[in-house]
Amino acid sequence: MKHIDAAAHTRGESQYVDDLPQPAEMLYAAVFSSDVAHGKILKLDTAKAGTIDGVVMVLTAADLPGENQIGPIIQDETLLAVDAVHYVGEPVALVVATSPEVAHKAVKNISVKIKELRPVTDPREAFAKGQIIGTPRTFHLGDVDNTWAQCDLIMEGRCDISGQEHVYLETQRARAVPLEGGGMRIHSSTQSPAAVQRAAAKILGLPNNKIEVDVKRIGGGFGGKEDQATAWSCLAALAAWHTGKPVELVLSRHDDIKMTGKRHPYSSDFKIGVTKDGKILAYEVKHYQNSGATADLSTAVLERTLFHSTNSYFVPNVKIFAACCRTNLPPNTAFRGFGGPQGMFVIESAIAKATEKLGMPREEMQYKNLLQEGDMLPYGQRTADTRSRITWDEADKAFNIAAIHKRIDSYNEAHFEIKKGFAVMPICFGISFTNTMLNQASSLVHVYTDGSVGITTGGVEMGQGLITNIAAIAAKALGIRPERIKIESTNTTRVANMSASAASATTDLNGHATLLAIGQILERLKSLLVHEQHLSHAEKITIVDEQVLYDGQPTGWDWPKLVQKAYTSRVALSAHGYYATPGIWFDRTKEKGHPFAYHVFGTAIIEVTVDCLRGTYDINSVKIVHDLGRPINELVDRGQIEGGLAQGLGWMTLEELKFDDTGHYLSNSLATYKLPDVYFMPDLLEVKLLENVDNPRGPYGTKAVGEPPLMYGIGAFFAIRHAMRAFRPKADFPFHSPLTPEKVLMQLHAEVLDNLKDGKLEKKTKRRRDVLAIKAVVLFKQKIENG
Ligand code: MTE
Ligand code: LUZ
Ligand code: MOS
Repeated sequence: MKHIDAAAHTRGESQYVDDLPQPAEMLYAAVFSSDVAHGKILKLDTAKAGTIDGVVMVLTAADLPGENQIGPIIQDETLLAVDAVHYVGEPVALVVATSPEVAHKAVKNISVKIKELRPVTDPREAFAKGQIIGTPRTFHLGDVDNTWAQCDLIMEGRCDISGQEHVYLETQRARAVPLEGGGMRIHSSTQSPAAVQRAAAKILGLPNNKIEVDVKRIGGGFGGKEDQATAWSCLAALAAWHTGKPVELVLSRHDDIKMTGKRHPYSSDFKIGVTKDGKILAYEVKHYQNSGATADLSTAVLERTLFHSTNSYFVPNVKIFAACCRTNLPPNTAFRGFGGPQGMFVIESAIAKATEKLGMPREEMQYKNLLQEGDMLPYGQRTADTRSRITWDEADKAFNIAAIHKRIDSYNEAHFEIKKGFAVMPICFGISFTNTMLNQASSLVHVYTDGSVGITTGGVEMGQGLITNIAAIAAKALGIRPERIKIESTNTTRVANMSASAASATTDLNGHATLLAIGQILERLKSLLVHEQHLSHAEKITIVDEQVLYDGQPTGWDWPKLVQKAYTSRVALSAHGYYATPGIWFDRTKEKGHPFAYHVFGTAIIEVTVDCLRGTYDINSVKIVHDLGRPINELVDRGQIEGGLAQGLGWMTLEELKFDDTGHYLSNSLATYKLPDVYFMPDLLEVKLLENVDNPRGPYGTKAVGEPPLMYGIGAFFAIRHAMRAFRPKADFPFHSPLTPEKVLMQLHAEVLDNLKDGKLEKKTKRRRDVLAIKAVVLFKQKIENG
C-alpha cells in the first residue's frame, strides 16, 4: 500500500495550513525579534511601525490577557520578551497588518534599545557558571571507580557534537480563527495539538475547551514542531483575540532558522577501560548539553541521552553524568533521536579511541560487547528479544564484514592519496516516551451507514505515514478494504489530551487505541449477528474481505449489510478507544526502572572513499539489517529508514550549524547550511529486514521505525575517520562532528597548516605525501581567499 498522500502530494493538492481557503478580512502577523543574544531591554519603540498604512496593531508582552508563559516542562519561557532578551531571535513584539508584506515592513520599523550583556554560547562555560537547567542526572551500573585498576587499557577523550537544523519543508506557521463566545480555532503546523491548546488557553486566560486546535497534516516536523510550534500558534491566537479577525503567521525560512531551536549540541568527556582482548569493563561519561536559553524539552532530551549512552553494548560498570547547560542560543529542542544519537556518538568515539590504541579493528570490540538476551542496561531494564547480535550476524552473513575490511586494507595499500574506510554501526533504541505519563493515546472511530469509516486519532501525519498505518491497521481489524477508511484531521474537540506525535511511538500508541475502539464496535456487531442468525459463539464470527463468516463459512451477510442491520437495530456504530502502554515505569529517585516497552535493533555497514589531498569524500554504500518486527506497511517503513539515514548522514558530515560567540547563527540560510541531497546519498543502499520476527508490544507485531535509522548515520563519521587514519596512521583526530570535507582537509594536513602560519614552508619534508599535501592545502587556501 502506498502512502495515502502520495498522489495528492506529487500533484501539489495536499492541504497545509495556508492552503486552507482564506477567510474574508484575514490579517497577517510578523514577529519582531531580538538581534542581541543577551541584554536588558531599555526602551522598545513600536510607535513608528504603528503608523504605517495597513498596520492594524503592534502587540507586546503588556497585551497578553493571560499569563506570559509557554514553557512546556519548566515554566521559564515567555511568549514575548519582558525587560530582558536571552537569545538572538527571541520574540519581542508582534505586528498585525493587512498583508504579510506590510507586516514585515513594519517589523523593520520597530526599534529596541538594549543594554548588552556578555552572552554565553559554550555549555561548559555555562556549567562552570552554574547556569544549569533542572538538576544534573547520574546513572550508575556496577562500580566504575573500582574497575579501572583491572583494565589493561584506559583511554580518555572528548567529543564535540554539533547541533542540527530541522529544515522541515513547511516552516513554522499557524492560522487562528476567532469563534463565537470568545473561543478560538487554531490551524497549527504542530506535532502536539494539545500542547498548543494548553498554551493558547493560558496566554489568553481561557479554559482549554475554548480553544480548538486542528491539524490536517504538517510538512515535516522531525521534532522541531514537538514543542516549538506552540509560540507561533499562540502569537496568531493573541492577534486574533485582539482584532477579532482571523490571523495567519508564517515564518520565512530565514526567520525560522533564526528564531527556532535545533538539535542540541553536546560537549562530552569519556573514559573507557578495556581488556587487551577488547572487553569493555568500565565506561564513564560526562555530557554537557547546550540547551539554549530556556528549558523547552531539554530535560527530556537529556534523559534520553542518559538512556542511550551505552548504545548496543553491555558494559558491566557504567557512570553517566549529564547536565542541561543554559546558554544564549535559541532554546534547543526535540530532533529525531531526541538526545539518543549524541549519547551513542560518544561511546562509539570511545571504542574508536580504544581500538586505535590496541591496534584492533573497531568492529571487533563492538561485536565482543554487543548486548545479549537479558543483559542489564544502566537504567535497570533487562533487554528482551535482544536483536543486536542477530542483526549484526545477518549483516555479516549477507555482506561479510571481514572481507570488506580486507578489501579496504588492500585498496589502501595500493593507493596513496585516495583512501577507503568503513564502519559498522549497531543501534539499540528504546521505544516509549521516557516520561511514562505521556504513553497514552485515544482514537475515535465512526462507522457510517454506508459502511465507510472515519477515524480520528491523537496522532499527527507529518509525512511519516501515520495515516497510512492507521488505515491499514483499521482495515485489517475490520476485515474491510482500506479505501473505505478515511483518517480525519487531528482535532482537540474529537480527541482530547493527546501526547505529541513523537518518540517514534505514534503508530504504536494510536494504532493500539484504534484497535481498542474497533474491538468495541466489532463486539456489538457480533452480538447482533448472534441474535439475528441464532448463532451460539460470537467468537467464531470473522469478517474477511468484507464477507461475514461464521466458523469460516459464509453467513450470507457482508459488511454493508451488517452495518445497515446494526443501524436499523439501534446498535451504536461509534466508539472511543483509549490505550496506555502497559508495564512501563521509571523511578527518578533511583534512576532505575523499565521505561521502554521494547527496543529497536539494527546494524549498518557504511563504506566511504576519501580524497586525502582535497578532503572530499563519497559515501559508497550503506548496507543495513533492520528490525521492524512485522511491518504494517513495508514500503512506508523503508521510506522512514532511508529518510532517517539521510538525516543522520547529513548531521555527521555536511550540516555545519555555526554560530559565533555573539550568539548569531552564521549558517542561517540554505545557501550556507549544506544539506545532504540525492547525489550525496550512497551509490548503493541496501536495506534488509529481519525476517520472521514478532513484536508482541506493537499493533499486529510491528515495531516503531521513525527515529532509530537516523543513528546509522553515525557510522559515516567513523568510516571517514578510518580512511583518514589510513592516510595518517598515527594521527589522533578530534571527535568533532560534523566531519565536513573542510575539516577532513584541515585535520589531515594540520602540521602543514601550522607551517604555513609560521611562514616555515621551506621546512617542508621531502616526503612525496607532504609535498602533495602542501600543494593541495595552498591551492585550497587560495581558493578560499579568492572567494
Ligand atoms: N518522517 C517524515 N517524513 N517527516 C517527519 O517530520 N519525523 C520523525 C520521524 N519521521 C518525521 C519523519 C520523527 S522525529 C519522529 S519522532 C517520528 O517520525 C514521528 O512519527 P511516528 O511516531 O509515527 O514514527
Ligand atoms: N519526546 C518526549 C520524545 O517528550 N519524550 C521522549 O522520550 C521522546 N523521545 C523521542 C522523541 N521525542
Ligand atoms: Mo521526534 S524527535 O520524537 O519528534
